[in-house]
Amino acid sequence: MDVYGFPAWLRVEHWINALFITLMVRSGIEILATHPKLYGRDDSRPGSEWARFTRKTMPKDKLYDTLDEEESYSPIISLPGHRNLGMGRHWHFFVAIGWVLAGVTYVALLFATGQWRRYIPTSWGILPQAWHDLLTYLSFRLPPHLPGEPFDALQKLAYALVIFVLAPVAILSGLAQSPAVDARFPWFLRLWGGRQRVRSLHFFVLLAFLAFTAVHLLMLAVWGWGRENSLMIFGHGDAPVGGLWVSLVIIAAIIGVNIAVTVWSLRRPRMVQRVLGAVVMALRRALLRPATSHQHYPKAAVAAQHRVNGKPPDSDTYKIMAVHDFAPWRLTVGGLVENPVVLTLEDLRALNTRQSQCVLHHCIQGWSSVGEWTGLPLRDLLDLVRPLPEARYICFLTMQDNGRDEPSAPGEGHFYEIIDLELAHHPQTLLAYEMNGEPLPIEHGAPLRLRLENQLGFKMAKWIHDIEFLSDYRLVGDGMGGWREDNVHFDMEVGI
Ligand SMILES: Nc1nc2c(c(=O)[nH]1)N[C@H]1C(S)=C(S)[C@@H](COP(=O)(O)O)O[C@H]1N2
Ligand SMILES: [Mo]
Repeated sequence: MDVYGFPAWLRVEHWINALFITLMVRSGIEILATHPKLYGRDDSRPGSEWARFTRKTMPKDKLYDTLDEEESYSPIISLPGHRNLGMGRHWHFFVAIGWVLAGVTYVALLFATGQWRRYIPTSWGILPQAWHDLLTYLSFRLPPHLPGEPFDALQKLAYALVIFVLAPVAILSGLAQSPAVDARFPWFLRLWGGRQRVRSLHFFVLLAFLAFTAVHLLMLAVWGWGRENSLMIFGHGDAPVGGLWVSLVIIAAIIGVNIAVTVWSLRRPRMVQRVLGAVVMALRRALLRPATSHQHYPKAAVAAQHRVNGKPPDSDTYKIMAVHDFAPWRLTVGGLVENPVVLTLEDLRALNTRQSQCVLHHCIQGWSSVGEWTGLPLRDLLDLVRPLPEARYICFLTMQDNGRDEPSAPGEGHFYEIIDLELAHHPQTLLAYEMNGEPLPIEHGAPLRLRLENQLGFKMAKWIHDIEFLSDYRLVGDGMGGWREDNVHFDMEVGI
């Protein structure tokens, strides 16, 4: 029996963690692919990126939107690859839940069993020792192990950093990208220097995990792959041959799981969306929905060039309305309401409540922007039309026909999005007809668009012409809760 013996729970956790990290890294890269640029400032101004992972260049003289900037990466590096942001997110958040639960259990057990002493140094003397170890490695020799421990000072320090610094930073920098968290606790986002800085930091976390894993594997090879794996598989170092073979089987299993979930996601995306979505959405609803937005960004923060997602309607009817400043436009509000109405833009402006909000916009792709939106709080429209007791959802139908207006993007039919009535009552849920003090520009949704400040941008339908109150969202389209949910497998509840 080896004095180094790792307890069984620690060994199991180690291998589960290895699997989870591969899935987190690959799904994270899928999310990055949808907007493969990193910024320092929250307006994500085109051209201001400090890093880009794409060769695409955007036209200067033509309206393009952020869908045109998406990249399609190979499944070898991203889960599932081939431009599947919706699927990447399902896996990233589903695995994140498992990873956090496993991580919390692991740390709790470390402290409960005294195993923490393996990883947390108890004397500053470790620093000069670790420096000395580094120099030893750099001269291609192996430093001594710490007395009675399975690793040297440098390794101990590296593990402590990964467990107690890198992992918490990964989780917190992920949370800081949630529109719900940032809308409710703007100070938390400021702590990280802003939405784009924390996104960049989250990317460095990815690099750090990759670097750690590479060095970790190299160290195993240098110190003796079989013996080291024997320690982590059997709890002792006495079976290097077994350690070698079983480690290869485990690695094959990890690769196998990665291949299986990739194929599953590419072949049966709707099923993955339903299965993983059920877990992730329930948790999001419970944890993030209570976060109500009360954002008041200073006017100075407003982006000079607010980014655009989605191409404006290209129909003659829309163009004629636009030429006439949307005087011919009508908003129909109906369905399960006591008082259905048809309103003109003038009617909307004449309704006595007018609200402005200067807020941070989070696109699901990862870019952000700041704008000031003015319009009618949705709850005031509710007061006017009086939803019937059986009304539970609101569907926003738009004039954008995606087959015609966004031919390069997947999916057909008119863009629509559905929210529940609870969200409609949030104080900053707004039907906006102005942006930055001007009538809403065409590319931002003229004449009317939705603003939901604790959700991701795709829920905020632009170019609205019809609002319907429903008992069940599954009656519309493919029944997933919106055009993006139906066509690109996004989740309906997107507080993160
Ligand atoms: N009709 C319609 N509304 C839409 C979209 C779209 O493609 N079509 N894109 C959504 C997405 S993904 C985002 S991020 C926001 C972007 O709003 P902006 O273009 O005003 O920045 O609009 C949302 N509303
Ligand atoms: Mo978006």
